[in-house]
Amino acid sequence: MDRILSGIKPTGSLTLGNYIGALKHFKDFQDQGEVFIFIADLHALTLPIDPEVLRENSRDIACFYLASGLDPKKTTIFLQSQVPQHAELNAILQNYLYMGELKRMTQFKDKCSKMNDSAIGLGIFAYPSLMASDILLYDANKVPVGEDQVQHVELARDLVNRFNHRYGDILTLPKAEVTKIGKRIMSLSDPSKKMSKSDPKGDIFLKDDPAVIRKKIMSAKTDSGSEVSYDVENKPGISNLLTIYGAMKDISPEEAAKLFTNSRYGDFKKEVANAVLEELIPFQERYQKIKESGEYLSVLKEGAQKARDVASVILKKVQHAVGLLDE
Ligand code: ATP
Ligand code: LTN
Repeated sequence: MDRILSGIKPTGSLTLGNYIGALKHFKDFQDQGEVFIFIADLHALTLPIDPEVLRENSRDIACFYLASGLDPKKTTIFLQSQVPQHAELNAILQNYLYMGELKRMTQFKDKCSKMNDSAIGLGIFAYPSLMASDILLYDANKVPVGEDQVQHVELARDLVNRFNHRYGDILTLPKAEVTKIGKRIMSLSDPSKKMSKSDPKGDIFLKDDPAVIRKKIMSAKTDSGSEVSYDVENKPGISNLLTIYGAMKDISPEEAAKLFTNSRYGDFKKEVANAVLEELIPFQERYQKIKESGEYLSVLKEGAQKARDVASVILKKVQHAVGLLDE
C-alpha cells in the first residue's frame, strides 16, 4: 500500500500557488493509501518569525487542510513539532548529507544569496535534512509537492540510497508527485517570479476578500499583444493566468487557451477571476466554520498521537541500524 506524505510550512498566509500546487491535491490521495499531512512548523523557524504569527499561521493551515477536503478519519493531520521523532531522526540523518549538496539547493540559494554568512542560520542550510527526516520517518513512497520542492525530495532519495547501501534495506525510497497543471504558479505582478507566501507583492492569498482577489486578477501584469495564447516564453503573464484557469477547471492551459481565442485580455481576466472565486468562496466558507468551531484542535491532538506511533517504529529501526544501543 502507498504511504503518502506532505507538509506546508506556516511561514505566512497561504497563496493560490500553495493551493494549486499542493493543498488542492492532497485529498485525491486519500483513497490511494495511507496519507500523512503535517504542518511543518519547525521548518518555519528557519527564517525569523514572530511567535504569535507562527502560532496563528499553524492554526490556519490546520483549518485549510480540513477545508480542502482532508478527512481526519482517512488522513493523519498533525503538527511536526508535536512528533519529537522528526528531530530525533534528523539528528541521525544529518550525518549522511554533505555541505556541497546542501549549498547547491536552489531554495537555500534563493533565500540566502543576498544575506551575509553571519546572518544565515544553520537551520535554513540544513533544511533538506529535516525535510528528508519528515518523509523517511513514515516510509513514504509518494510526496505530493510543487515543482520548487522536487530538488529536496531528490536529495532525500540520494540519502536513502547512501544509507541503505551502508546499512541494508532500511529506508523507503520516496518520489515527488508533481501536479500536471499548476506545478509552478507565478506572481501576478511579476510572472518571472514564483508566487510565494513570503513575498506579498502580486500574490493571491487564500484569506483575501473575494473583491480583493478579483481586483488582483484584473490588474495582473499581462504581455504585449492582445491575443490570449499559451506561450510561456513570450507571454508569461497570460500563460500564468491560463494555468490558473486550467487548474480551476481541471483542463490543460493549452485547452484553456482554445476557449479564449477571440477574447480580449479584460474579458479573459474576468473569466479567470470567476473561475477562481467559484472554487475559493466555498473553500473560504468551510475554512471560516472550521476555525470558529475549534474542531481542528482535537484533529491535531489525535493526529500527533497516530503519527508518533508510526514514526517511533521507523526511528527505532534506524537507531538500531546505525548502532545506537537499544537493549
Ligand atoms: P515561502 O515563501 O515561505 O518559501 P512558499 O509559498 O514557497 O513558502 P511552501 O510552504 O514552501 O510555500 O510550499 C508549500 C507547498 O506549496 C509546496 O509543496 C510547494 O511546492 C507548493 N508551492 C509553493 N509555491 C507554489 C507555486 N507558486 N506554485 C505551485 N506550487 C507552489
Ligand atoms: N519544504 C516544504 C515543506 C516540507 C515538506 C516536508 C513537504 C517540509 N517537510 C516533507 C513535503 C514533505 C515546503 O517548503 N513546502
